[in-house]
Amino acid sequence: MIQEGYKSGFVAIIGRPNVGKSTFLNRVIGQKIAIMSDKPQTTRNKIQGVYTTDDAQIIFIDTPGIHKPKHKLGDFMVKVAQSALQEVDLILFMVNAVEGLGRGDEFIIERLKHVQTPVFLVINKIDEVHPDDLLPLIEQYRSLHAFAEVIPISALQGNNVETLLQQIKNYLPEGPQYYPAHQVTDHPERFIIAEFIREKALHLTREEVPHSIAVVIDSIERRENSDTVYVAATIIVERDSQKGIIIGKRGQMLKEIGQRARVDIEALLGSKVFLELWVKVQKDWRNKMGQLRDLGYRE
Ligand code: GDP
Ligand code: MG
Ligand code: K
Repeated sequence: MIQEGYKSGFVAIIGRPNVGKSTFLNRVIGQKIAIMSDKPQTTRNKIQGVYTTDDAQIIFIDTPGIHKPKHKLGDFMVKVAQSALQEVDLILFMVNAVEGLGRGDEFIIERLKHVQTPVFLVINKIDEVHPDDLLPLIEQYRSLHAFAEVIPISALQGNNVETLLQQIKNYLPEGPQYYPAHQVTDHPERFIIAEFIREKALHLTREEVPHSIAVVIDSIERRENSDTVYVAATIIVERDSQKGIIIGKRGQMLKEIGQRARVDIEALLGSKVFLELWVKVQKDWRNKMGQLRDLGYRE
């Protein structure tokens, strides 16, 4: 769906184990759950759930590697997670109001120093503390990082969760509804993959090609005895001249678009990806609603 003023974006939820991340997601998404990914922990951006309303879509993402590493590989994962945090629109750093600031929290805050993404401090489990104890805790956290917002909630009882969602929306950019509102698909990543490719195409051609390009995912398949995911996609443009720009001299541009998109898709899916890209001219594709539906958009 493309709609004037619609907001959408990616929100990473981070925090120590047991602070209430899952409880929060279950409350927010509940019946509306569109995606429950069970990808392995190596996945950089694990999509946990998509919250869709009439005016916004929030895609919640888990970044598994952000915690204190137990070994060398963990060290690498921390770096990967850090770059993932750089790419999201907003970070929710959830902490436990009952336990207060701990070493695990400090470790995460240290990592946050290296990202520019705005961070909300979400203080969970306020149903278990006296309000008087909340203020000193907020001050303590605030002295360690410039949080964009500080929002105390109870994920369990629901206190202030609406406020938090509203604040998240305020921080999201305008964008498409990546996922259908009520649909569980076998390949929920489809729309994001298309968006990755579109983004690279627009970026690499330095917007010589206007935003009228679209990307259709033709297939996503994992062949037997292979750990590679095969993705075939078509970039649709409106004019022959645009097709020329996208393909580039001796195909160099298309190759570059593919290579960069593949890196993102591999991170999203947590597996090796073989990406096959095609370019097609289709005049006035935007007026063809049937085609828009194929693209995953809804009128
Ligand atoms: P996660 O590891 O961060 O995903 O944490 P969970 O969502 O699994 O929650 C850990 C525990 O904290 C569970 O027993 C939850 O019921 C409890 N919990 C989560 N949120 C709250 C809350 O707002 N208040 C209280 N009292 N308990 C909570
Ligand atoms: Mg959990
Ligand atoms: K998607």
